[in-house]
Amino acid sequence: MRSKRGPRHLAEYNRQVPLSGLFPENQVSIQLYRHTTHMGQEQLPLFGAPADTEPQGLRYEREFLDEREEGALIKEIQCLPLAEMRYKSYTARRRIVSYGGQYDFETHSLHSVQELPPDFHALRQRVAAWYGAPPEVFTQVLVAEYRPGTPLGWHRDVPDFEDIVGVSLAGHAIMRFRPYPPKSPSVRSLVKLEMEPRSIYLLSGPARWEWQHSVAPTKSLRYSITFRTRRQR
Ligand SMILES: O=C(O)CCC(=O)C(=O)O
Repeated sequence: MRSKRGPRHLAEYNRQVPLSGLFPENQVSIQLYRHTTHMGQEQLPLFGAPADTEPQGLRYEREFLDEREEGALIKEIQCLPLAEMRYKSYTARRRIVSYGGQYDFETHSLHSVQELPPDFHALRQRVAAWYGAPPEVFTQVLVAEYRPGTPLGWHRDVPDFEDIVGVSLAGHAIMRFRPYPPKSPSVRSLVKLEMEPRSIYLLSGPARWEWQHSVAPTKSLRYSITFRTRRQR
């Protein structure tokens, strides 16, 4: 049962000083992260956070890529046929290209599409090692471009997929989380994650299924590459 102030550990976050004024008062922010190096090392998901920090199943790591790797990926992305994403009658500002599978929001079905270009195979391999599974588990890869001011609305990813791993490039962005379904209209449980360029995150378990997420309008150009595993039914 949540108190009016929200769960204990969220209240603890409220006492932290927001980074650069990005987080309005009364909202909950996760701003500091354990700085770990690449795969194979033990990681705690969030710096200084209690083990029961919500959303559980969220893992985040800074500096997953170095600047040279980031620059090379951005050059590759800029050659891709990015196009505005379509959701039924709505066309989003985000421009994307899908590999392996593309979800059709008209027919509510997942279609096979072109395979991931070889230039991204090394990244998929690295992401898979970080995630702890072979690269083939990522049956879908989505490359997305957020021009300045581009938001991504509240959602949970379609149920055809299970886990989501995202790599951020170029600009910073804020990912917001809120419980789904909402616990109560009077409780503002909003968690914010600042996604730095070159960082990586994982949404699994409760973070994937019991929370919705969204991306606040980006202040500068940002790219993300998200890798999805197929849901086993
Ligand atoms: O850009 C991101 O990192 C978030 C991507 C996302 O939530 C999605 O594609 O559903």
